[in-house]
Amino acid sequence: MSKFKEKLAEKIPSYRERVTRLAKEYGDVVIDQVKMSQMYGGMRGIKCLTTDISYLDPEEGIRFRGYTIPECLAKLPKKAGAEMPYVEGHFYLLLTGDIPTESDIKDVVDDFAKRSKVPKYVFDMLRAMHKDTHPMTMFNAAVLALQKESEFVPKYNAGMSKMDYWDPFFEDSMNLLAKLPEIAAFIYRYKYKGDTAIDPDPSLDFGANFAHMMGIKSPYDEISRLYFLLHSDHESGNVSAHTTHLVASALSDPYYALSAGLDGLAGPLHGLANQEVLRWIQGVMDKMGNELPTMEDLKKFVWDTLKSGQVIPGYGHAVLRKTDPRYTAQREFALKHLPDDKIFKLVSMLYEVVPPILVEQGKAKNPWPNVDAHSGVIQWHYGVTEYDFYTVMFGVGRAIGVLSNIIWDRAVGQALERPKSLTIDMLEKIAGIK
Ligand code: NMX
Ligand code: MLT
Repeated sequence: MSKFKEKLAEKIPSYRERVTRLAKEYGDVVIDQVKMSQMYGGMRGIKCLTTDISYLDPEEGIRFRGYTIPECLAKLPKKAGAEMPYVEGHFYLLLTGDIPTESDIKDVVDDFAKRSKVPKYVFDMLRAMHKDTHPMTMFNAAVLALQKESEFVPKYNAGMSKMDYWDPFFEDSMNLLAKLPEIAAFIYRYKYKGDTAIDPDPSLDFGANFAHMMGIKSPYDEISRLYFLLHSDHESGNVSAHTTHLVASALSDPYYALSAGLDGLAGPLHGLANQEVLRWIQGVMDKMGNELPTMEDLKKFVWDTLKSGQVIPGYGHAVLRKTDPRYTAQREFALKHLPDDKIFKLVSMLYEVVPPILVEQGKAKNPWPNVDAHSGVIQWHYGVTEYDFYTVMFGVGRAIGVLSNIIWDRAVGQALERPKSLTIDMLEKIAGIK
Protein backbone atom coordinates (compact mmCIF):
# COMPACT_ATOMS: atom_id res chain seq x y z
CA MET A 1 0.00 0.00 0.00
CA SER A 2 1.39 3.45 -0.90
CA LYS A 3 2.08 5.89 1.94
CA PHE A 4 -0.67 8.09 0.50
CA LYS A 5 -3.26 5.32 0.71
CA GLU A 6 -2.01 4.34 4.18
CA LYS A 7 -2.51 7.92 5.34
CA LEU A 8 -6.09 7.86 4.04
CA ALA A 9 -6.74 4.46 5.64
CA GLU A 10 -5.53 5.84 9.00
CA LYS A 11 -8.00 8.74 8.80
CA ILE A 12 -11.10 6.69 7.96
CA PRO A 13 -11.96 4.97 11.30
CA SER A 14 -12.35 8.20 13.32
CA TYR A 15 -14.54 9.83 10.62
CA ARG A 16 -16.64 6.66 10.46
CA GLU A 17 -17.16 6.80 14.21
CA ARG A 18 -18.19 10.46 14.09
CA VAL A 19 -20.63 9.86 11.21
CA THR A 20 -22.18 6.81 12.88
CA ARG A 21 -22.58 8.76 16.12
CA LEU A 22 -24.30 11.70 14.40
CA ALA A 23 -26.61 9.51 12.32
CA LYS A 24 -27.55 7.11 15.15
CA GLU A 25 -27.48 9.18 18.35
CA TYR A 26 -28.52 12.53 16.86
CA GLY A 27 -30.61 11.21 13.98
CA ASP A 28 -33.68 13.29 14.92
CA VAL A 29 -31.92 16.65 15.16
CA VAL A 30 -33.54 19.04 12.64
CA ILE A 31 -31.01 20.72 10.32
CA ASP A 32 -33.26 22.69 7.96
CA GLN A 33 -36.80 23.21 6.72
CA VAL A 34 -37.88 22.99 3.08
CA LYS A 35 -39.94 25.75 1.53
CA MET A 36 -42.23 25.49 -1.48
CA SER A 37 -40.06 28.02 -3.34
CA GLN A 38 -37.03 25.77 -2.86
CA MET A 39 -38.85 22.74 -4.28
CA TYR A 40 -39.50 24.71 -7.47
CA GLY A 41 -36.28 26.71 -7.25
CA GLY A 42 -33.61 24.08 -7.77
CA MET A 43 -33.46 23.20 -4.04
CA ARG A 44 -31.34 26.33 -3.57
CA GLY A 45 -29.91 26.64 -0.08
CA ILE A 46 -31.42 23.45 1.43
CA LYS A 47 -28.85 22.02 3.83
CA CYS A 48 -29.07 18.33 3.04
CA LEU A 49 -25.63 17.23 1.81
CA THR A 50 -22.38 16.64 3.63
CA THR A 51 -18.74 16.89 2.63
CA ASP A 52 -15.56 17.68 4.54
CA ILE A 53 -13.51 18.36 1.44
CA SER A 54 -14.57 21.93 0.74
CA TYR A 55 -17.02 24.52 2.05
CA LEU A 56 -18.46 27.47 0.12
CA ASP A 57 -19.25 30.60 2.11
CA PRO A 58 -21.46 33.01 0.08
CA GLU A 59 -19.35 36.03 1.07
CA GLU A 60 -15.90 34.53 1.33
CA GLY A 61 -15.93 31.84 -1.37
CA ILE A 62 -14.40 28.40 -1.30
CA ARG A 63 -12.19 26.88 1.38
CA PHE A 64 -10.51 23.60 0.57
CA ARG A 65 -10.22 21.57 3.79
CA GLY A 66 -10.44 24.85 5.69
CA TYR A 67 -7.87 26.73 3.58
CA THR A 68 -8.74 29.71 1.38
CA ILE A 69 -7.29 29.83 -2.16
CA PRO A 70 -4.48 32.27 -1.19
CA GLU A 71 -3.65 29.98 1.75
CA CYS A 72 -3.54 26.89 -0.49
CA LEU A 73 -1.34 28.70 -3.00
CA ALA A 74 1.02 29.78 -0.20
CA LYS A 75 1.10 26.60 1.89
CA LEU A 76 1.09 23.77 -0.67
CA PRO A 77 4.60 22.71 -1.74
CA LYS A 78 5.90 23.80 -5.14
CA LYS A 79 8.45 22.31 -7.48
CA ALA A 80 11.79 24.18 -7.25
CA GLY A 81 11.39 27.45 -9.14
CA ALA A 82 7.65 26.99 -9.73
CA GLU A 83 5.05 29.67 -9.05
CA MET A 84 2.08 27.36 -8.49
CA PRO A 85 1.80 24.31 -6.21
CA TYR A 86 1.74 20.72 -7.40
CA VAL A 87 -1.74 19.53 -8.38
CA GLU A 88 -0.79 16.26 -6.67
CA GLY A 89 -0.27 18.16 -3.38
CA HIS A 90 -3.72 19.72 -3.67
CA PHE A 91 -5.24 16.29 -4.30
CA TYR A 92 -3.40 15.02 -1.20
CA LEU A 93 -4.90 17.88 0.81
CA LEU A 94 -8.43 17.24 -0.48
CA LEU A 95 -8.28 13.53 0.20
CA THR A 96 -6.46 13.45 3.55
CA GLY A 97 -7.14 16.93 4.96
CA ASP A 98 -3.40 17.50 5.55
CA ILE A 99 -0.89 19.75 3.82
CA PRO A 100 1.61 17.29 2.31
CA THR A 101 5.37 17.34 2.58
CA GLU A 102 7.60 17.18 -0.52
CA SER A 103 8.05 13.46 0.10
CA ASP A 104 4.25 12.91 0.39
CA ILE A 105 3.88 14.62 -2.98
CA LYS A 106 6.60 12.51 -4.57
CA ASP A 107 4.66 9.45 -3.48
CA VAL A 108 1.54 10.65 -5.36
CA VAL A 109 3.53 11.81 -8.42
CA ASP A 110 5.20 8.37 -8.66
CA ASP A 111 1.92 6.56 -8.10
CA PHE A 112 0.21 8.54 -10.89
CA ALA A 113 3.14 7.84 -13.23
CA LYS A 114 2.68 4.08 -12.72
CA ARG A 115 -1.03 4.29 -13.48
CA SER A 116 -0.98 6.77 -16.35
CA LYS A 117 -0.79 4.52 -19.45
CA VAL A 118 -3.94 5.09 -21.50
CA PRO A 119 -5.01 1.90 -23.33
CA LYS A 120 -4.89 2.11 -27.13
CA TYR A 121 -8.60 1.24 -27.46
CA VAL A 122 -9.44 4.65 -25.95
CA PHE A 123 -7.58 6.51 -28.72
CA ASP A 124 -9.05 4.18 -31.38
CA MET A 125 -12.53 4.98 -30.10
CA LEU A 126 -11.85 8.73 -30.07
CA ARG A 127 -10.54 8.57 -33.63
CA ALA A 128 -13.69 6.70 -34.71
CA MET A 129 -15.94 9.53 -33.46
CA HIS A 130 -17.26 12.17 -35.82
CA LYS A 131 -14.77 15.03 -36.28
CA ASP A 132 -17.41 17.56 -35.23
CA THR A 133 -18.08 15.85 -31.91
CA HIS A 134 -17.78 18.32 -29.02
CA PRO A 135 -14.50 17.74 -27.11
CA MET A 136 -16.49 17.34 -23.89
CA THR A 137 -18.42 14.44 -25.45
CA MET A 138 -15.11 12.88 -26.53
CA PHE A 139 -13.62 13.35 -23.07
CA ASN A 140 -16.63 11.82 -21.40
CA ALA A 141 -16.77 8.93 -23.89
CA ALA A 142 -13.12 8.17 -23.06
CA VAL A 143 -13.90 8.08 -19.32
CA LEU A 144 -16.83 5.75 -19.97
CA ALA A 145 -14.80 3.54 -22.31
CA LEU A 146 -12.29 3.03 -19.48
CA GLN A 147 -15.04 1.67 -17.23
CA LYS A 148 -14.04 -1.89 -18.18
CA GLU A 149 -10.86 -1.28 -16.13
CA SER A 150 -12.85 -0.84 -12.91
CA GLU A 151 -11.42 -2.79 -9.97
CA PHE A 152 -14.51 -2.09 -7.89
CA VAL A 153 -16.82 -4.10 -10.20
CA PRO A 154 -15.09 -7.53 -10.02
CA LYS A 155 -14.44 -7.11 -6.28
CA TYR A 156 -18.08 -6.21 -5.66
CA ASN A 157 -19.23 -9.14 -7.80
CA ALA A 158 -16.97 -11.49 -5.86
CA GLY A 159 -18.59 -10.24 -2.65
CA MET A 160 -16.92 -7.77 -0.34
CA SER A 161 -17.65 -5.97 2.90
CA LYS A 162 -19.25 -2.54 2.66
CA MET A 163 -16.47 -1.33 4.97
CA ASP A 164 -13.95 -2.02 2.20
CA TYR A 165 -15.70 -0.33 -0.76
CA TRP A 166 -13.53 2.75 -0.39
CA ASP A 167 -10.42 0.74 -1.30
CA PRO A 168 -11.34 -0.18 -4.92
CA PHE A 169 -13.01 3.26 -5.24
CA PHE A 170 -9.61 4.72 -4.37
CA GLU A 171 -7.86 2.44 -6.88
CA ASP A 172 -10.34 3.28 -9.67
CA SER A 173 -10.12 6.99 -8.91
CA MET A 174 -6.32 6.99 -8.93
CA ASN A 175 -6.19 4.98 -12.17
CA LEU A 176 -8.67 7.32 -13.80
CA LEU A 177 -7.14 10.59 -12.58
CA ALA A 178 -3.67 9.54 -13.71
CA LYS A 179 -4.95 9.15 -17.29
CA LEU A 180 -7.07 12.29 -17.61
CA PRO A 181 -4.30 14.76 -18.59
CA GLU A 182 -3.20 12.58 -21.50
CA ILE A 183 -6.76 11.94 -22.67
CA ALA A 184 -7.57 15.66 -22.56
CA ALA A 185 -4.37 16.70 -24.34
CA PHE A 186 -4.86 13.96 -26.94
CA ILE A 187 -8.36 15.27 -27.72
CA TYR A 188 -6.95 18.77 -28.13
CA ARG A 189 -4.12 17.79 -30.45
CA TYR A 190 -6.27 15.29 -32.36
CA LYS A 191 -9.09 17.74 -32.97
CA TYR A 192 -7.25 21.02 -33.46
CA LYS A 193 -3.62 20.22 -34.23
CA GLY A 194 -3.95 17.69 -37.06
CA ASP A 195 -3.81 14.54 -34.92
CA THR A 196 -0.31 15.22 -33.62
CA ALA A 197 -0.44 13.80 -30.09
CA ILE A 198 2.65 14.40 -27.93
CA ASP A 199 3.81 11.49 -25.76
CA PRO A 200 3.61 12.04 -22.00
CA ASP A 201 6.79 12.65 -20.03
CA PRO A 202 6.51 10.52 -16.87
CA SER A 203 9.19 12.61 -15.16
CA LEU A 204 6.84 15.61 -15.08
CA ASP A 205 4.15 16.45 -12.53
CA PHE A 206 0.42 16.49 -13.39
CA GLY A 207 0.27 20.15 -14.46
CA ALA A 208 3.60 20.25 -16.27
CA ASN A 209 2.91 17.00 -18.11
CA PHE A 210 -0.43 18.34 -19.31
CA ALA A 211 1.25 21.52 -20.59
CA HIS A 212 3.94 19.41 -22.29
CA MET A 213 1.31 17.19 -24.01
CA MET A 214 -0.63 20.28 -25.10
CA GLY A 215 2.61 21.43 -26.75
CA ILE A 216 2.64 24.79 -24.94
CA LYS A 217 5.72 26.24 -23.23
CA SER A 218 6.09 27.66 -19.71
CA PRO A 219 4.34 29.43 -18.00
CA TYR A 220 1.50 27.26 -19.36
CA ASP A 221 2.59 24.59 -16.83
CA GLU A 222 1.87 27.16 -14.09
CA ILE A 223 -1.52 27.93 -15.63
CA SER A 224 -2.35 24.24 -15.73
CA ARG A 225 -1.46 23.76 -12.07
CA LEU A 226 -3.48 26.84 -11.07
CA TYR A 227 -6.41 25.92 -13.32
CA PHE A 228 -6.74 22.33 -12.04
CA LEU A 229 -6.43 23.46 -8.42
CA LEU A 230 -9.02 26.22 -8.74
CA HIS A 231 -11.56 24.05 -10.54
CA SER A 232 -11.19 20.99 -8.32
CA ASP A 233 -14.06 21.35 -5.88
CA HIS A 234 -16.89 23.69 -4.89
CA GLU A 235 -18.58 21.78 -2.06
CA SER A 236 -21.00 19.05 -3.00
CA GLY A 237 -24.19 20.73 -4.22
CA ASN A 238 -22.96 21.95 -7.62
CA VAL A 239 -24.25 19.96 -10.58
CA SER A 240 -21.09 17.98 -11.39
CA ALA A 241 -20.23 17.10 -7.78
CA HIS A 242 -23.78 16.27 -6.83
CA THR A 243 -24.31 14.12 -9.92
CA THR A 244 -21.09 12.21 -9.34
CA HIS A 245 -22.10 11.64 -5.71
CA LEU A 246 -25.65 10.60 -6.65
CA VAL A 247 -24.56 8.10 -9.31
CA ALA A 248 -21.84 6.64 -7.08
CA SER A 249 -24.43 6.23 -4.31
CA ALA A 250 -25.98 3.47 -6.44
CA LEU A 251 -22.52 1.84 -6.22
CA SER A 252 -21.91 2.65 -9.87
CA ASP A 253 -18.10 2.66 -10.03
CA PRO A 254 -16.00 5.87 -10.25
CA TYR A 255 -15.84 5.68 -14.07
CA TYR A 256 -19.64 5.71 -14.40
CA ALA A 257 -19.98 8.31 -11.66
CA LEU A 258 -17.41 10.75 -13.04
CA SER A 259 -18.79 10.37 -16.54
CA ALA A 260 -22.26 11.34 -15.26
CA GLY A 261 -20.81 14.33 -13.40
CA LEU A 262 -19.01 15.48 -16.53
CA ASP A 263 -22.30 15.39 -18.45
CA GLY A 264 -23.59 17.95 -15.96
CA LEU A 265 -20.44 20.03 -16.23
CA ALA A 266 -21.09 20.27 -19.98
CA GLY A 267 -24.18 22.47 -19.43
CA PRO A 268 -23.95 26.23 -20.22
CA LEU A 269 -25.23 27.23 -16.78
CA HIS A 270 -22.41 25.18 -15.22
CA GLY A 271 -18.89 24.46 -16.59
CA LEU A 272 -19.62 25.22 -20.23
CA ALA A 273 -20.08 28.87 -19.23
CA ASN A 274 -16.29 29.31 -19.64
CA GLN A 275 -16.63 28.52 -23.35
CA GLU A 276 -19.66 30.80 -23.54
CA VAL A 277 -17.69 33.70 -22.05
CA LEU A 278 -15.09 33.56 -24.81
CA ARG A 279 -17.77 33.06 -27.45
CA TRP A 280 -19.57 36.16 -26.17
CA ILE A 281 -16.33 38.17 -26.00
CA GLN A 282 -15.39 37.15 -29.52
CA GLY A 283 -18.83 38.32 -30.66
CA VAL A 284 -18.05 41.74 -29.17
CA MET A 285 -14.56 41.83 -30.74
CA ASP A 286 -15.94 40.79 -34.14
CA LYS A 287 -18.52 43.58 -34.05
CA MET A 288 -15.78 46.07 -33.08
CA GLY A 289 -13.41 45.00 -35.89
CA ASN A 290 -11.08 43.37 -33.31
CA GLU A 291 -10.65 46.64 -31.42
CA LEU A 292 -11.56 47.22 -27.78
CA PRO A 293 -15.06 48.68 -27.38
CA THR A 294 -15.64 51.87 -25.41
CA MET A 295 -17.35 51.53 -22.02
CA GLU A 296 -20.53 52.86 -23.63
CA ASP A 297 -20.36 50.28 -26.46
CA LEU A 298 -19.79 47.54 -23.92
CA LYS A 299 -22.77 48.60 -21.81
CA LYS A 300 -24.91 48.38 -24.94
CA PHE A 301 -23.61 44.86 -25.74
CA VAL A 302 -24.44 43.74 -22.21
CA TRP A 303 -27.94 45.23 -22.33
CA ASP A 304 -28.55 43.78 -25.81
CA THR A 305 -27.64 40.32 -24.51
CA LEU A 306 -29.97 40.68 -21.53
CA LYS A 307 -32.80 42.10 -23.64
CA SER A 308 -32.56 39.16 -26.03
CA GLY A 309 -33.32 36.91 -23.04
CA GLN A 310 -29.80 35.52 -22.61
CA VAL A 311 -27.66 35.44 -19.49
CA ILE A 312 -24.27 37.16 -19.23
CA PRO A 313 -21.97 34.14 -19.06
CA GLY A 314 -19.48 34.09 -16.21
CA TYR A 315 -21.62 36.31 -13.96
CA GLY A 316 -23.92 35.29 -11.12
CA HIS A 317 -23.85 32.27 -8.87
CA ALA A 318 -26.25 29.98 -7.04
CA VAL A 319 -24.42 30.39 -3.70
CA LEU A 320 -21.76 33.13 -3.96
CA ARG A 321 -22.74 36.74 -3.27
CA LYS A 322 -19.33 38.31 -3.91
CA THR A 323 -16.65 38.12 -6.61
CA ASP A 324 -15.54 34.49 -6.84
CA PRO A 325 -12.04 34.17 -5.28
CA ARG A 326 -11.24 31.78 -8.16
CA TYR A 327 -11.84 34.77 -10.47
CA THR A 328 -9.57 36.92 -8.28
CA ALA A 329 -6.77 34.31 -8.29
CA GLN A 330 -6.84 34.22 -12.09
CA ARG A 331 -7.04 38.00 -12.31
CA GLU A 332 -3.92 38.27 -10.16
CA PHE A 333 -2.12 35.84 -12.47
CA ALA A 334 -3.23 37.83 -15.51
CA LEU A 335 -2.18 41.15 -13.97
CA LYS A 336 1.28 39.68 -13.48
CA HIS A 337 1.71 37.74 -16.72
CA LEU A 338 -0.55 39.32 -19.36
CA PRO A 339 -1.46 42.84 -18.24
CA ASP A 340 -1.47 44.18 -21.81
CA ASP A 341 -3.50 41.38 -23.36
CA LYS A 342 -6.43 42.89 -25.29
CA ILE A 343 -8.95 40.28 -24.15
CA PHE A 344 -7.80 40.60 -20.53
CA LYS A 345 -8.44 44.33 -20.84
CA LEU A 346 -11.93 43.58 -22.13
CA VAL A 347 -12.53 41.13 -19.27
CA SER A 348 -11.43 43.86 -16.84
CA MET A 349 -13.80 46.33 -18.49
CA LEU A 350 -16.62 43.80 -18.11
CA TYR A 351 -15.83 43.58 -14.38
CA GLU A 352 -16.67 47.30 -14.17
CA VAL A 353 -19.61 47.27 -16.55
CA VAL A 354 -21.60 44.10 -15.84
CA PRO A 355 -22.27 44.19 -12.05
CA PRO A 356 -24.08 47.59 -12.03
CA ILE A 357 -26.14 46.55 -15.05
CA LEU A 358 -27.18 43.27 -13.41
CA VAL A 359 -28.09 45.24 -10.29
CA GLU A 360 -30.10 47.71 -12.38
CA GLN A 361 -31.87 44.85 -14.16
CA GLY A 362 -32.76 43.55 -10.71
CA LYS A 363 -32.95 39.83 -11.38
CA ALA A 364 -29.62 38.19 -10.59
CA LYS A 365 -29.06 37.68 -6.84
CA ASN A 366 -25.31 37.90 -7.41
CA PRO A 367 -24.05 40.44 -9.97
CA TRP A 368 -20.40 39.48 -9.52
CA PRO A 369 -18.16 37.34 -11.76
CA ASN A 370 -17.63 33.63 -11.16
CA VAL A 371 -14.64 31.44 -12.06
CA ASP A 372 -15.72 31.08 -15.71
CA ALA A 373 -15.55 34.81 -16.41
CA HIS A 374 -11.78 34.62 -16.28
CA SER A 375 -10.52 31.17 -17.19
CA GLY A 376 -10.85 31.50 -20.97
CA VAL A 377 -8.87 34.72 -21.35
CA ILE A 378 -5.72 33.15 -19.90
CA GLN A 379 -6.08 30.06 -22.09
CA TRP A 380 -6.60 32.29 -25.12
CA HIS A 381 -3.48 34.28 -24.32
CA TYR A 382 -1.33 31.13 -24.33
CA GLY A 383 -2.73 29.97 -27.67
CA VAL A 384 -5.63 27.76 -26.64
CA THR A 385 -8.15 29.71 -28.67
CA GLU A 386 -10.40 26.71 -29.36
CA TYR A 387 -12.83 27.66 -26.63
CA ASP A 388 -15.03 24.60 -26.92
CA PHE A 389 -12.08 22.75 -25.32
CA TYR A 390 -12.16 24.78 -22.10
CA THR A 391 -14.74 22.65 -20.29
CA VAL A 392 -12.54 19.57 -20.81
CA MET A 393 -9.85 21.27 -18.70
CA PHE A 394 -12.50 22.20 -16.13
CA GLY A 395 -13.41 18.48 -16.17
CA VAL A 396 -9.83 17.35 -15.47
CA GLY A 397 -9.70 19.71 -12.49
CA ARG A 398 -13.20 18.85 -11.26
CA ALA A 399 -12.38 15.13 -11.34
CA ILE A 400 -9.87 15.69 -8.52
CA GLY A 401 -12.56 16.98 -6.16
CA VAL A 402 -15.51 14.80 -7.10
CA LEU A 403 -13.47 11.58 -7.03
CA SER A 404 -12.07 12.54 -3.60
CA ASN A 405 -15.66 13.02 -2.47
CA ILE A 406 -16.93 9.63 -3.62
CA ILE A 407 -13.96 7.81 -2.06
CA TRP A 408 -14.98 9.42 1.25
CA ASP A 409 -18.65 8.65 0.58
CA ARG A 410 -17.76 4.95 0.51
CA ALA A 411 -15.38 5.30 3.44
CA VAL A 412 -18.12 6.63 5.74
CA GLY A 413 -20.79 4.37 4.25
CA GLN A 414 -22.99 7.04 2.63
CA ALA A 415 -26.37 5.58 1.67
CA LEU A 416 -28.07 5.33 -1.71
CA GLU A 417 -29.44 8.84 -2.39
CA ARG A 418 -33.20 8.80 -2.77
CA PRO A 419 -35.15 11.93 -1.74
CA LYS A 420 -38.96 11.94 -1.76
CA SER A 421 -41.13 13.71 -4.33
CA LEU A 422 -44.65 15.10 -4.04
CA THR A 423 -47.32 15.84 -6.62
CA ILE A 424 -48.75 19.29 -7.41
CA ASP A 425 -52.08 18.23 -5.83
CA MET A 426 -50.27 17.38 -2.61
CA LEU A 427 -48.39 20.68 -2.61
CA GLU A 428 -51.61 22.65 -3.18
CA LYS A 429 -53.18 20.80 -0.27
CA ILE A 430 -50.19 21.59 1.98
CA ALA A 431 -50.44 25.23 0.88
CA GLY A 432 -54.10 25.26 1.87
CA ILE A 433 -55.31 26.01 -1.67
CA LYS A 434 -58.91 24.86 -2.06
N1 NMX B 1 -27.12 37.16 -16.56
C1 NMX B 1 -28.44 37.41 -16.68
N2 NMX B 1 -29.37 36.98 -15.81
C2 NMX B 1 -28.92 36.31 -14.74
C3 NMX B 1 -27.57 36.05 -14.53
C4 NMX B 1 -26.64 36.50 -15.50
N3 NMX B 1 -25.36 36.23 -15.41
N4 NMX B 1 -27.45 35.35 -13.37
C5 NMX B 1 -28.69 35.18 -12.90
N5 NMX B 1 -29.59 35.75 -13.72
C6 NMX B 1 -31.05 35.71 -13.64
C7 NMX B 1 -31.50 34.25 -13.68
O1 NMX B 1 -31.53 33.74 -15.00
C8 NMX B 1 -32.86 34.36 -13.02
O2 NMX B 1 -33.75 34.84 -13.99
P1 NMX B 1 -35.30 34.37 -14.01
O3 NMX B 1 -35.88 34.87 -12.72
O4 NMX B 1 -35.85 35.03 -15.22
O5 NMX B 1 -35.28 32.88 -14.08
C9 NMX B 1 -32.63 35.44 -11.97
O6 NMX B 1 -31.48 36.18 -12.39
C10 NMX B 1 -32.38 34.89 -10.59
O7 NMX B 1 -31.30 33.96 -10.67
P2 NMX B 1 -30.30 33.76 -9.43
O8 NMX B 1 -31.11 33.25 -8.29
O9 NMX B 1 -29.48 34.97 -9.22
O10 NMX B 1 -29.31 32.64 -10.00
P3 NMX B 1 -29.45 31.07 -9.99
O11 NMX B 1 -29.01 30.56 -8.69
O12 NMX B 1 -30.82 30.67 -10.43
O13 NMX B 1 -28.45 30.65 -11.17
C11 NMX B 1 -26.42 30.75 -12.39
C12 NMX B 1 -27.06 30.71 -10.99
C13 NMX B 1 -24.92 30.61 -12.24
C14 NMX B 1 -26.96 29.58 -13.22
C15 NMX B 1 -26.79 32.10 -13.06
O14 NMX B 1 -26.22 33.17 -12.33
C16 NMX B 1 -26.35 32.19 -14.51
O15 NMX B 1 -27.09 31.73 -15.39
N6 NMX B 1 -25.12 32.74 -14.79
C17 NMX B 1 -24.57 32.76 -16.12
C18 NMX B 1 -24.02 31.39 -16.47
C19 NMX B 1 -22.77 31.10 -15.69
O16 NMX B 1 -21.86 31.93 -15.58
N7 NMX B 1 -22.68 29.86 -15.16
C20 NMX B 1 -21.43 29.41 -14.51
C21 NMX B 1 -21.58 29.19 -13.00
C22 NMX B 1 -20.26 28.76 -12.42
N8 NMX B 1 -19.88 27.42 -12.88
O17 NMX B 1 -18.79 27.20 -13.29
O18 NMX B 1 -20.69 26.49 -12.84
C1 MLT C 1 -18.75 25.17 -9.54
O1 MLT C 1 -17.53 25.36 -9.49
O2 MLT C 1 -19.24 24.04 -9.44
C2 MLT C 1 -19.63 26.34 -9.84
O3 MLT C 1 -19.16 27.52 -9.30
C3 MLT C 1 -21.08 26.10 -9.60
C4 MLT C 1 -21.55 25.92 -8.18
O4 MLT C 1 -20.78 25.94 -7.24
O5 MLT C 1 -22.78 25.79 -8.04
